[in-house]
Amino acid sequence: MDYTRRRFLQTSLGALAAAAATGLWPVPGQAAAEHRVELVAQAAKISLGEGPEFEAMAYNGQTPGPVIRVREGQSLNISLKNRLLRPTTIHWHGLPVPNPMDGVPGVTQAAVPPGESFTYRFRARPAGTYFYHSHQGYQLDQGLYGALIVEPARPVGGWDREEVLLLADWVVADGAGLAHVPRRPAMGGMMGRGSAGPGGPLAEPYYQGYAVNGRLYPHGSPLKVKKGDKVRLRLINASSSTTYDLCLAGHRLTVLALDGQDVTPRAFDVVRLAMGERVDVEFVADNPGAWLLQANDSGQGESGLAVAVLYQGAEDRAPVRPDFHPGLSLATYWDLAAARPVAHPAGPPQRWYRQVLSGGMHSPYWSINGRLYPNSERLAVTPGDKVRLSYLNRSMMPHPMHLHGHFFRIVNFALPPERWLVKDTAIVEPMRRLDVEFIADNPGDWFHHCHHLYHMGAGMANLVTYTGA
Ligand SMILES: [Cu+2]
Repeated sequence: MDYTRRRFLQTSLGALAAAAATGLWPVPGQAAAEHRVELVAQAAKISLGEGPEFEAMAYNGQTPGPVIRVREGQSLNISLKNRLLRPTTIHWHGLPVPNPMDGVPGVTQAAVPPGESFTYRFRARPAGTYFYHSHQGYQLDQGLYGALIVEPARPVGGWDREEVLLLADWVVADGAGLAHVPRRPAMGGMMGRGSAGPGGPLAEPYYQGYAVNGRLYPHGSPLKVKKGDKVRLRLINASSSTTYDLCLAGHRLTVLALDGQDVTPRAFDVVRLAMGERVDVEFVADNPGAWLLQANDSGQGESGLAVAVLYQGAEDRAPVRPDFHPGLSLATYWDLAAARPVAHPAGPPQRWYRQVLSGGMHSPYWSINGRLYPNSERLAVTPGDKVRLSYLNRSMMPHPMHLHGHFFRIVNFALPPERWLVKDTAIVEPMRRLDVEFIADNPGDWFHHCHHLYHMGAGMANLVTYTGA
């Protein structure tokens, strides 16, 4: 650092301390200034490393968009400029922001028209791994997403390196993910679901590639390690309709956090990650060689999504693929607990809603309690309520259910409630039940939906609505 810059920093830190002492500025340790970001949503020609260039949607010309990294408690000021031909918004997935900042068109704001701007302002807390994405139409599937990392207020170290890995499913054609690409047929392949006709919902496309940070394997950056390194990976599933089972050949993955919230660390062979979920894992580089961190599509077998992990001296070797055999240990919600006790009131919930998830087969629609958004029910809550949602999945597909504006706890009778997992997205497996509870502590109308983008678009959503006390 040159003298001038050091001098400037000393002077401004001195001024900051003086201002804090007089109470005019935030106390040191809290962020003083807003962290400003400009995100321009715009069509862009994209290459995933191989195959044709195609037109997708991007933030600042890139997909994923820029990594936004801030300190816990810092104020964010994010200016969205819409240079698309369609309206757009940004949702801050997992962060309990004030309702008007949540970015759901028609619920928390009017979508930003082409040529116009909108400024999102909120405090980044709590610490964790999050992401941002458009909540308009199918734009998430066309490339409008990026990582949002909130560092703890007090830095936590211990890793030799950290990587943010965004996982995404892609259609390699102009308009990525739009109506004119081939669609998966219905279960059993008897009737093409296609769309339900003009104006109806779309079914998910056949994906042609699975990318990490916008690159298909082997065109992405390998993770280069040396023996003894401790590596932290922040894995974010920004896919629209793919759940991954991740495995690193030659190593186990220790789960550190789910949806950005710390868990008691525990090592597994395979980590499952549904759309909208995040998992922080670490591994110790104790097995020199060239290895592949690979994700299988948990419904379809091999996805081709992979990242090479190359030790010093093994950079030129062909990476060893993991063997997904049935004896591997899979991390499930029932194997993990909150790292620290997080208060959760005892006693029965004040509100208890049953949420029957159904659809698929020979229908293009996906419903909650037989109803389709926007004609779905409203889940009324009063500030301070403990609210239970009992999901009953009566379909043959998993549904990663996501609640905006709140964290929920995964009800687990094997643990005391203060150790229940803190999450914002939870997979409800086919033909299974899953219960979650949340405290109604963030007033507004909040979107609650399946994070399978094409299920959401086909009706699988409703609103949590606050009413007076
Ligand atoms: Cu779903």
